Amino acid sequence: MLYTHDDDVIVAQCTPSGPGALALIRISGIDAVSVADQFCLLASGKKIKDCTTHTIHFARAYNASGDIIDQVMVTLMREPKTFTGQDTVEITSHNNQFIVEELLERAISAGARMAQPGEFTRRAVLNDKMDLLQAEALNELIHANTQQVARQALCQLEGSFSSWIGSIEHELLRASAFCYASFEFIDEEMAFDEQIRHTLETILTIIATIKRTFSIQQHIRQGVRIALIGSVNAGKSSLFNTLIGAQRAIVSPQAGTTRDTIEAGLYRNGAYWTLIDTAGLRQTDDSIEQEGIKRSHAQADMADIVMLVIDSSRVLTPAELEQCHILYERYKTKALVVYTKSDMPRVSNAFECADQPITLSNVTHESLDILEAKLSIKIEQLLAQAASPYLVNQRQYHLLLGLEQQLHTIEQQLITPIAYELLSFHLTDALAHISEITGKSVSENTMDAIFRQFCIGK
Ligand SMILES: Nc1nc2c(ncn2[C@@H]2O[C@H](COP(=O)(O)OP(=O)(O)OP(=O)(O)O)[C@@H](O)[C@H]2O)c(=O)[nH]1
Ligand SMILES: [Mg+2]
Repeated sequence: MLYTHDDDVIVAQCTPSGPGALALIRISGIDAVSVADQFCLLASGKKIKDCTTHTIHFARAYNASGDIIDQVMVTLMREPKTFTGQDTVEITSHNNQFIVEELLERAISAGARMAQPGEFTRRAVLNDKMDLLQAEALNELIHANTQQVARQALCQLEGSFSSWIGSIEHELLRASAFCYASFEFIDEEMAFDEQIRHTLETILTIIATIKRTFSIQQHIRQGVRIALIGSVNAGKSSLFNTLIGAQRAIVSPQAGTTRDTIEAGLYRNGAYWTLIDTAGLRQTDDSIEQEGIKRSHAQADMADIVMLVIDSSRVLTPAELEQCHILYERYKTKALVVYTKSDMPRVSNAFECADQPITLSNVTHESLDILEAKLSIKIEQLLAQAASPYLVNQRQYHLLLGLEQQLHTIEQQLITPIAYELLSFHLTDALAHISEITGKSVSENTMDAIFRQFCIGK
């Protein structure tokens, strides 16, 4: 087991390490206050233990030799109104690595131990400050890559998913209670039958939406993947560099410059884009270039959006033209056609497609804003497709699938005359699934696995 004892006083830096204005060190546990009192002297001369709860005090922290470590602010929060539900002292110091390390050392020699990843949040769950779904939402919130995920994670932290699960639990408990009652009062079965059927339908519809959007949502959480693909010298690497605003990829008039795929992430309009520059496509005997081209195709297959990049200043060869048609057909739903080199005289080009292509220049940056706007619209459409009432992780998803299966079994039991005993048995199983989702009855190992993904100090 990862964690030892929940009465231990634990300490960790909650703010990121590295230089900065301030650092926050949290000490939590039954004896947290006496730990802090051993090395923090309040300017007022009072002991922290004698202060009123939820108050802030100016203090000096001292090392073992009695030298001052730093001027700090001490926040005292007595249980139960704290993040962990236990006595907590938070020390705000200047954010210098040596100061922070010395403060942590002092807390440890005063009886605390270093917190494990996610241990403060785990205590919050154990002390009923939040359920497991909210704890997971908190981790999502910290790591959210897009505004949409951050917003949804915050809703879940506020309890949106928990209250939905809670209402399912309530309905199933009611049904379960009815089953027990029916052993004695069998007459009301008709109304009961309809009620539970209706509840099941509602739950199953939401689970179906979650199932439909789960993989795309998981995928989009890592950032929307945009692959630039096209013939050699089309201007892919130049466009890649223009979009990220840095000279990341090598650009040259030599055909076949890019071999490896190159990725870069950028934030635009609240979304996280992962741009992928790829090797130009052409017939070649060079085995390294062939490997690069294989990778270009693989990236295009995996991408959410494929930017088909075409040089507007050069007449395409028949082979290139055919390739454009093949690529456009293949990635039609996710393709965006971009003509480059609009600053040069345009040649008549025989590649026609249903969509209006964007013609831009990597030199003058003409129409770059139009490309970005079009990408944003495409991404918004993608995000709308992936919209699901809840943000669900792998653990919750698999438990929801188990719940769905149980609900289908329950549905099959709803034929008259209802076999109440059997129905009651399946309802208990469904309720067990729900308890696992919320963390009410989750194994220590599962808890360890969940909180291991958290950062230290959270
Ligand atoms: N005038 C002009 N030249 C451009 C533009 N975009 C790219 N170029 C030039 O076209 C040549 C090829 O550009 P790259 O960006 O390396 O093309 P690529 O598609 O990455 O080529 P490969 O990596 O070989 O597949 C370079 O000499 C660029 O400077 C543009 O918009 N206008
Ligand atoms: Mg290139």
